[in-house]
Formats: sequence, structure tokens, C-alpha cells
Amino acid sequence: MLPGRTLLVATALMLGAVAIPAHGATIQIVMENLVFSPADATARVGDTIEWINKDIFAHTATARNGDFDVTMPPKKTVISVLKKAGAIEYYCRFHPNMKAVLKIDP
Ligand SMILES: [Cu+2]
Repeated sequence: MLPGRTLLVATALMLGAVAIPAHGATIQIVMENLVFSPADATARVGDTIEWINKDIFAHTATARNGDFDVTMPPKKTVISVLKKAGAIEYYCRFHPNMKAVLKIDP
């Protein structure tokens, strides 16, 4: 009937589900089959990242500028809170071909 309107409502609902009032949002970054997903994520200072490792080996999310270095054991989720703004390129120390960018707005 009104596909445009339906899409708008669906988008609003999704945004509502992600927002956590008063505190930062939670953003999930998944490691699966040696890939960070999404490879290009945006967050804000104070947001929480859930690093979800679905692989059967450990990964790290290591910022090239040294701002963070998180190790995720196999099949585990690690949580970290973003403290500093910046467009951070990061990679996995164990699998240097795994690369991604996390843009952290102030
Ligand atoms: Cu890795």
C-alpha cells in the first residue's frame, strides 16, 4: 500500500531498539571466518563495543595508533567501552589480513 511509509516505520523501530537512554549505545562487531563485520563501523565516545568472536581461534582488535588492544578468545564475547574519539584502523595481531575501521565520534 504505502511501501515508503512502512520502511520508515521499520527503520525507526530498529533505531529505537539500538538506543539505550542516558548511556552509550552498544555496537556489535563480529569476527567470523577471519573477517571483522562490519568492516567499517561508527560509534561515539562512551559507547560499548561487543567484540563477538564466532571463530574457533583467538583474535585481537588492535588499534594501529595504540588506542585499544582487545583479545577475544575463541567463541567468546569481550566488551570494551570507547574512551577516545578518532578514526581508528585496527587489525588482528594473529591474522594481519583481518583489518577494519572504527570511527569514534566525540
Ligand atoms: Cu585473528
